[in-house]
Formats: sequence, C-alpha cells, structure tokens
Amino acid sequence: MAEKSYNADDLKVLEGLEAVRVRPGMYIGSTGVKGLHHILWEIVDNAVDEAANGYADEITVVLHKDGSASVEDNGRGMPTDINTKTGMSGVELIFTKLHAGGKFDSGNYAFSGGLHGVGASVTNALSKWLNVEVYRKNVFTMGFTSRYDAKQKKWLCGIPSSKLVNTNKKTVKKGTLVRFMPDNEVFETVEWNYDTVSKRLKELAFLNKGVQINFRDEREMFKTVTETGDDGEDIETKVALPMHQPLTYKFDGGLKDFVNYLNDGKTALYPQPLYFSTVKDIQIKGAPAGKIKIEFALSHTKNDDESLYSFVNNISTVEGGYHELGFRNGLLKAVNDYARNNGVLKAKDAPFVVDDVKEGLTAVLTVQMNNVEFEGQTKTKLGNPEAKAPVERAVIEGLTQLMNTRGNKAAFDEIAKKAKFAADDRIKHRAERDVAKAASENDGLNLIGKLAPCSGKNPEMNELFIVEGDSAGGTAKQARVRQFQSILPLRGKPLNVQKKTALQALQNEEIKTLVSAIGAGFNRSFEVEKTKYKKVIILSDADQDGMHIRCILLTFFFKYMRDLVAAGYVYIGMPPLYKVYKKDIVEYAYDDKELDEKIKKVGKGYSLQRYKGLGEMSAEQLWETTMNPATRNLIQVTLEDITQAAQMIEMLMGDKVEGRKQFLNENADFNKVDGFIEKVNVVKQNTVGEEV
Ligand code: 0R9
Repeated sequence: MAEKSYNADDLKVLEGLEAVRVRPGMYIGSTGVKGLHHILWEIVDNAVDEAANGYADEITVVLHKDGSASVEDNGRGMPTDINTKTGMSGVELIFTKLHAGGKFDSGNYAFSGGLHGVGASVTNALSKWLNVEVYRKNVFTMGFTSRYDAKQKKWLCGIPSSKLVNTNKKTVKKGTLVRFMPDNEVFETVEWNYDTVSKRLKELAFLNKGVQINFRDEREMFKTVTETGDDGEDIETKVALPMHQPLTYKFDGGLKDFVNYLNDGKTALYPQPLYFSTVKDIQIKGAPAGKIKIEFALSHTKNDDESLYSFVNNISTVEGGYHELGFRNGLLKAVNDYARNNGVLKAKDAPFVVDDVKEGLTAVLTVQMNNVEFEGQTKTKLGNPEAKAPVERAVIEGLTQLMNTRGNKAAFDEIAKKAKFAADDRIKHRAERDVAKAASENDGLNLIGKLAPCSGKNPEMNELFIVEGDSAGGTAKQARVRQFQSILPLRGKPLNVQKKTALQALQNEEIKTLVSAIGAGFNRSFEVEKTKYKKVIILSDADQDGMHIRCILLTFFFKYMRDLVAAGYVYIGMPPLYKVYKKDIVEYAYDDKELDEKIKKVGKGYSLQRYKGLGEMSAEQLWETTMNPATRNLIQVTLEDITQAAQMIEMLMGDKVEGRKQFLNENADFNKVDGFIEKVNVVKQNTVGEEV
C-alpha cells in the first residue's frame, strides 16, 4: 500500500471494502453456497447489462480447475481512461468503489440488472484475487488481492496490485474478462454448483433475447474420498464424477421461447405465445421521474394451473409484488373486454374474475426500473406500488393491440372460451358448496320426517342405514337400536347421478337428504372427517330393483363422497334370501348354496320362506338377519384401485350403452376383475341381468 498514492477519498473507498469483509452477510445475504454464487452473479449481471444495452451479444462463463470463475463479454470493454476527478480508471472504480444502495451510476445504461446492486467491488472484496482484462484494441490488465494484515490487524481487501496496465499487446477482441477466486476464508463452501449456474444462465438467456451465453465447467471431475481402513488408517480413493457438458444458450425468441419452454409437456391452446414490450413513465416516491420497461409473453394451456414467472431487473420475483398485480389486472380487463365484445360474455353474465383468466396461463413478465425495493421473506417481492399502474396499462395496451392484429383472433377466442369455462365452473362449484353447506347446516329442517336419527353422537359407533322403500324403512325404524342406528328410508329410486351434473344431483330431494344426513359436505367440499357415521349401510331388496338402487347409491358415493368409500365407511347390507324353519328352529340363507346347507341342518319337515323384499320381514327378523352387528352380513365397499373402479362405474352407469354391453361381455367373470368388483359383484351381476 505504501508505494501507491491514494488520496483521502480513496482511503474511504478502501475502508468501504473492508466493511464487506467484516460483515459479508450484509452485502450478499449469506456466506453459504447462495452467497458464493451471488458474487458470481454480480459479475455476470454487469456483462448482461452491457449486452442488454446493445453493446455485447456473447457472454462466456467458465468454472476453472483451480476453483476460480471467469466471465467474459464482447462489449465495449470497461472504460480504461482516467477520471480526472478521482484519478482512477473505470476499471479501478468498478472494483474498488462500494456501490451501496445502487448500481454503479455510469449514466450510460438506461436500466441495469442485479439484485442488491452492490456491484463488482463486493466480488473483489470477497475474493482472494481478482484479475481483469479489457480488450480495446490493446489488452489492458489490472489485478486485485485480499489478505489479512496481522501487523495492522485488519483486512486489506480488493487492493489493486497496480494501476490499470496497458500491455500494448494488440487484440482484435473487444470486451471485458473478469476472473476471480472466491476466498475460502469467507465462504463456508467455495464449490460452484453446476446446476445453479447453468439454470441461472439459461434464465438470463431467455430474458435477454439473442444474447449467446456459453458455460464451461473445467473443474477436475475427480473427487477424493477418504475412508477409514481396517486398521484405522485413511484410505484415499479418487472417484470420477460425471463430466459436465459445455452449454450454449441463445434464444432469439426471448420471452416467447421462455414460455414455450415452460409449456413443455402441456398442450397450448394456440400455437405461439402473445408478446408485447413497451416503456412507460414511472414516478417512484422520493426519486426523480423515471422510466419502466415492461415486457411480457403469455400463453394458455389445457391445464388449469397458473405459472406466472416475473422478474425485476432480471431478478426472479418469486414472491410476486406490484408488477404482478398490475399484470393480472391488465389481463383481466383485456380478456373481459374481448369476451364482452365478441359474445363470449352475454349481457346477463357477470364479468370474469382474476382466477378465471389465469386458469391454464403460462406467462413471463419482466420489468426493468430504477430505485427498486425488494420485500418479502426472501426479498423476492417487488415492493414499489408505483409499478402497478404502468404495468397494468402496458398489458391492456399490449393485449388490445394484439387482439386487433390479424391472425390473433383464434388465440383470443381460446383465451375467452377458457375463461368462460373457468367462470362457469367456479359459479357451479360455489352454488354446489352453498347448497351442500345449507344442506349440512339445515339438517334439522331438511331431514324432518325423513331421517330417524340415532341419539348417540359418536361417528365411530354410529350407523346410517339407507333403506329402500317406506315400508321397509318403517320396519327398520322399529328394529333398530336407537342409540347408534339411524334409518333413512328412500322413496323410490334415487337419481342416477352419473348422467347428472353435481348441481342437478343436489336438486334431487333424496340426495339432498343423504348429504344432510351424512353431514360432511359434498363433492369438492366433502370432508370425510366430518362424517356423522363411520358405517353407511345400503339396505335394499335382493331383487333387480334393489340391485339398481345399490348401484345408483354406490355411483353417488363414488362420485361425490369418494373419500367415504376410500375410508371404508360404505357397506352393503345383505338381507337373507330364505328363511328355513321348523317349530322353534329358524335358519336364514343368503344364497342358494347356503339354502341347501340350512335345509339339511333343519332337517325333514322344514318350511321355507323366500323373501322378495325387506318389507316382508318382521322387525325382529330384520334385526336378527340384517341389522344386528353380531349376526348380520355386511359387505364393505373398498376401493383398491380407484381409477379402475371409476372406469367401471362410468361403464356401468354412464351414457354409453354400447361400451357397457361390450364391457360386460368381455368381463363375464366378474369375480376375477379386482377388489372393488369382487366386493360389489352382486351389483354387477344384477346389472347385467337388467341392463344387457
Ligand atoms: C465481464 C463482466 N463485464 C463487466 O463487468 C463489464 C462492465 C462494463 C462496462 C462497460 C462495458 N463493458 C463492461 N463489461 C462500459 C463501457 C463504457 C461505458 N459504460 C459501460 C464506455 O466505454 O464508455 N461498464 C460498467 C460500468 C462502467 N463500465 C463504468 F462505470 F466504468 F463506466
């Protein structure tokens, strides 16, 4: 230091860099792997700035064998002349002046990227060494080093080894090369992460169309692994790591390419993303009037999720912020206008809400502006409220222009159609939720005269019998144990919901009653934990009508209370088919095979009664054969394979008679098909009889 002549200002600068050493976290967030990469991004950002402003079109990033990293751009080259006021070259300024709170104010760039805007000097301060080469006809070089000075008891960091040197070597190259070695005394790790670097460079290539970004990882692809041998000695083995491919990213389509990339694997609703870019005025409080550059590309896919990726000055704003709000508002207004003007939204229709227009949306929004405030947990949320209005205006302006551009009509028709579909679905589900909620809440009202509720309140114990017909219902009410058995008689056949929408289903009295009785909601709002019964038992006659009713009810549960089935709470009650009796001996048979056994058991002189329906049984008999937990036969409906069962139900209960016939023919032996089928095979066999 002694041989250099620094003036007072320069000394202050050096003290500035020392502060970075003392508290690196303040400048780069952490000294972990994230902080390590941060000092690389500072340099990369400077190269990207030069490219974004039109002076460079190629950037090369190399991770070297020695652990250092380098960044090269083919721009104008950092200024090499000496600033008369400071006595320093641009190069020296960039690397030794701490630009707290804002990017280096060169005045040459309209906008510049970078996260905290602390700049390249922070990279210098946290590196063991940093070397710069500037190619401006001649090759200029400058080097910096950092070390702890034990005598002075302080860090000497980012100290120039000399002034900028003109080597007088001629070069046809132009641009800047910066290479630096992260200091392992600062960082917890100095190991660059290939994936982190390649991902970020790819992102930057998307955000800066036409700029070619090359990435090479030249590090030794061997790792020394130390193991302890049998005698406690260290055994070192060299393990070959997979080689990393050199990568080159260049996207002439910019954000459009980005959107297409994000859409990979999804089906887009129109062939190419819509794209727009503009510059608007912005007035940030306490700052001079400025400009905001707004650029976006968007598309819609058949999916219903939204992926909006937003950036401010090339920094990903994962937590969103005001620019995203402006974007969504603008999109909403533009799509509403289009839908209104093109008959997608009729006079009677309410306008779309934001959720409608973002279903299936894939979009990238980038803004560039000065005086950025980042907020949020991870400082990835744009906190400048002034950004909202210009972005909103830009999006409306852009989309309006695009919708009036020839060739875009089909795309906007798709967008409006998709939004209409989402809106209809939203309205439908809200109505559904409302009805289900009302049904659950008004159970007292809804169920009067229908449900004979049990007195106990423990769902674990409680059983709901859904009984076919009023007469059997009456018997069951007499037979039951009031404490834990509820009876819900069904009048006639319930609605076959397979052919109905959820709303239509809910308009049906029987279904409304069922929803109220179970008390756990319906369809999307069904919450199995809220069920009032952990046994819901379908009790229908052993004839074709009874089978059909079972089938309809199972379809209902499957479609709208699937979790109830999945939890194993749905059962089929099995009334006996025969009663074999002689004097005091009474035996019941549940099928023909059992009937033979029971006849043998009762012996000569037996009498036989065939039950045609539940209504033929006395309350005592019904209790004994079908309702008494100790003696009854229940079949638990379980869904081993929900998708297969769903297909099955669709096949059995849906519209396509042809498919059903074919299916039933092909699967004549139902017992073999799967768990679900086995469990409900009675249903199917009888459906065969009835439907085919
Ligand atoms: C390898 C990483 N690249 C850079 O860090 C980099 C900075 C930089 C730059 C200019 C050109 N290329 C650059 N690459 C530049 C040159 C001129 C004016 N503005 C910018 C010019 O020749 O007039 N600079 C970034 C800041 C500065 N230069 C400045 F403040 F020193 F001027």
